[in-house]
Amino acid sequence: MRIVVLAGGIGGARFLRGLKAAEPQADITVVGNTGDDIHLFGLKVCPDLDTVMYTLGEGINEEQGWGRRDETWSIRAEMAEYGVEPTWFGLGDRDYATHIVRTQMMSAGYPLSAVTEALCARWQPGVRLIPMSDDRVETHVVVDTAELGEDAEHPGVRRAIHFQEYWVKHRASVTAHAIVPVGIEEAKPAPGVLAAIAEADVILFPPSNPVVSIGTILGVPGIRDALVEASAPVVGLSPIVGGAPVRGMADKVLEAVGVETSAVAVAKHYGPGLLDGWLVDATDADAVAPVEEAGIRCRAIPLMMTDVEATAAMARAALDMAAEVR
Ligand code: GDP
Ligand code: FO1
Ligand code: CA
Repeated sequence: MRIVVLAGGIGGARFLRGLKAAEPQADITVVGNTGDDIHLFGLKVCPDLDTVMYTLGEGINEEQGWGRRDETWSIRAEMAEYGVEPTWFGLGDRDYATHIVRTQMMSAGYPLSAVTEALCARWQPGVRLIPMSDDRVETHVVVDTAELGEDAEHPGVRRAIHFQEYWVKHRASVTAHAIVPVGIEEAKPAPGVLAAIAEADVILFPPSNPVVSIGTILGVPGIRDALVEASAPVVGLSPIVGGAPVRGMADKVLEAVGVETSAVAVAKHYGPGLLDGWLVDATDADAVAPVEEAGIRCRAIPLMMTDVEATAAMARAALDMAAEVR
């Protein structure tokens, strides 16, 4: 079975661990979000690709959900001694090696997709991990400068900050007026993305952030159309449980795009043209009827990825639903 999964970071990676356990023989292609990418200290950092690669390669820091296990922080401390900014983004020593190899290969002319494949040769994630695009796309967030503590004498002035500055430095505590994936209009799907979608038997949206993970991937010209035209059913799992994200601040970016933080609203936001099936948490059983009325098959099952077995059960339910709607 050929399965394509569009993935962000932690939600996508944890779901993939369950999917691999549920279907060990499946041929899984992961289209990874690169809108979170950031250039720091001359290095290209790809948080979501690395989270998937480290999680499936047994190298992740499990408690944190991102970065390397058994990490040390000497470089960070030395950079701080030099007074180099930013200090709010934590790159560990082991993690630095990944960014150095990536940046070196890209400087030598390799596209990100080829570099990702090379990095995965070490980690053996057991899936084919492809970035959504080889072209640079970096999500920015439009905020009020007054809320950043800047320009207090000019109320109403806005500027765009990098998504990581919004998410990690400010913890999404400043109002997001717009989410702007800079560079997306000119971005092309990476080699293999459209073919994988066209040839898939099943396409899954894991419980990843609907705006800055899945939403960004869908924004790459050609990807949404390929999903709509694919013969495979598209089934998603809600990252919103009981009207709130299970982890993180997805409610803040949903609000920025005018979507209510609920399992029903997220399904409708993707739309029946795209989604054939949608799984909501058992506690959100009242979401089933409105989602089905919108033309999307829906079921309520436990959606908490507490361990691999619970996550594998979610993956099986998604594949069962795909078989029903096909
Ligand atoms: P990120 O890039 O690291 O933010 O990760 P993703 O975009 O892949 O996933 C983030 C989303 O995963 C958040 O909106 C969470 O609500 C969701 N999430 C995390 N853990 C769980 C879980 O156990 N169950 C469900 N249903 N969603 C989860
Ligand atoms: N998240 C944090 O909350 N703080 C950090 O210092 C941080 C560093 C970091 C370094 C490498 C990496 O791959 C991920 C990192 N993350 C960090 C996670 C991450 O950037 C965000 O959670 C996601 O991009 C949002 O999806
Ligand atoms: Ca992310």
